[in-house]
Amino acid sequence: MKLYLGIDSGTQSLKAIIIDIDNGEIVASASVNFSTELSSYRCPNGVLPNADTLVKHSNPLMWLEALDLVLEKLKSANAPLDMVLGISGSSQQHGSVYLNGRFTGILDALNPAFSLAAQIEPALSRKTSPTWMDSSTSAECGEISLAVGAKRLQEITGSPAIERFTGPQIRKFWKTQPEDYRRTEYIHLVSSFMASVLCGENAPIDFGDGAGMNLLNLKDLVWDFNIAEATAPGLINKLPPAAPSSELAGLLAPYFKKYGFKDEVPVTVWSGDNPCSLIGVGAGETGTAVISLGTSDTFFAAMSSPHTDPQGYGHVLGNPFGGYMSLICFKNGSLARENVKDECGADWDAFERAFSETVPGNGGNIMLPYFVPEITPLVLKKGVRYSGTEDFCGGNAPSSVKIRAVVESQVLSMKLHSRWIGGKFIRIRVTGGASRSRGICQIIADVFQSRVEKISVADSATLGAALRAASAMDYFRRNEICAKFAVVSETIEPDKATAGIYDDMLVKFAELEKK
Ligand code: XUL
Repeated sequence: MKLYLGIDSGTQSLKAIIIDIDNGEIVASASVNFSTELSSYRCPNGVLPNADTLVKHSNPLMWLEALDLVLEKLKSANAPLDMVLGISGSSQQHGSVYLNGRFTGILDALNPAFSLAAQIEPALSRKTSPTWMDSSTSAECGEISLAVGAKRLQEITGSPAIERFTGPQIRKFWKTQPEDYRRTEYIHLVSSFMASVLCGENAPIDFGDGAGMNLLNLKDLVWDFNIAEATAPGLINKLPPAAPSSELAGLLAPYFKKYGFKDEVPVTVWSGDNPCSLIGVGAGETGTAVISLGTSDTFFAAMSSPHTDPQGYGHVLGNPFGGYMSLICFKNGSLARENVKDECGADWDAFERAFSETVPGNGGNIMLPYFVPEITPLVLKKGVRYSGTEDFCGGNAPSSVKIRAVVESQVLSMKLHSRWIGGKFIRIRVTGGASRSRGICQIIADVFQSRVEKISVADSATLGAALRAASAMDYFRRNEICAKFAVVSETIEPDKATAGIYDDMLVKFAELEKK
């Protein structure tokens, strides 16, 4: 048995799995749900309530308590933590943690008799952490773009200034809490913060997650001094170094021996959940696109060159296995599907039946499903827009038509906004909760006219983290190791007869979106 531990510090929960790379099995798993198990933090769904609906912060102490709790759960379940050969992690992207000069001393002296949260609390120079869901930094995005030049910023960092990206978030902190900013010695991403805690010393930020900050020079793979200075004075000195995703962050701190780990387990740098998912679904090489259907829907794929989206919605990140990856994030994912389901008074079985009760193209009915403000395309004010028959636009269409409309529109949006990536995808791999739906997968296959492969992986980011830990130790066997886990459970071929229908529909969808 060769065991590796992967941890995912997500938006709503923290998960952990132990994999055995010899036989491609998951040998143990555990998770902690923030809403139900850590309700004392009053952070439902991982976000602190705020009067400003654009502000979405979380409590970093809750993530630390979840880390202690998940390891405690694994230990109580007699998971073989003593046999773990390496650890890595994944986290929600863009979120940041602000620490004062006491951080390193505290990490160095972590006492197993006390919790991580209690010990690390005095090191926080900012009590809350902005998350990827925050979109309150439009002014700061404008200021950074003006100072750097919008085109230059996108060319260098792979993305234009984006509200949830860490750079604009840091600028807002500097502007609104200058004294706290001055007291801040280290600014970590969630990923590098959690890695630092695990190995008891400041960990680097990996290229995968670091590219989601509007600060990393994607060609040279170092922080861009001028952009950092335009973001907030002195920022470059507060950032941990940027490093390849296979680099060792350090050795597991003695604090964690209380859970049964052996001495000096190597901890590989953590990465973002999307770069980790790329590895978890076996798409580290070019030619495979991935659609992850979760709270937000994401579309991503490995790319060999860092060319950018002319419209500015898509991003370029580092691929943990080398090279780059594209990432396009749609906020109205499962949330929009759930809204339509509830509005129709349907359950998930009825949702699934709707696809066989309707036909591709859905009588020309299209919706722009902005149940919450959208980031692709950027729509700051929520509101659903309809186009099609009078009944549909008036809300009187049958439930099955409304259900097909939300899914077809989501997939059309993915096709429209992924065209800039270029190249031909041999296959699209689908993952995430809604990928269980045969109907949704068929629509993806038809709209993209591409084979869809369902991957029998429950948590691709957590698995990707464990696989990254294993690959860092066994670099030349990494593709072989990953292939043992990303097993295709079902293949869905496109119906060629629908190609013309969806080509026409895409034109209409693009026009509606432009309006
Ligand atoms: C990607 C993004 C989300 C988060 C979710 O840019 O913001 O996918 O990573 O955790």
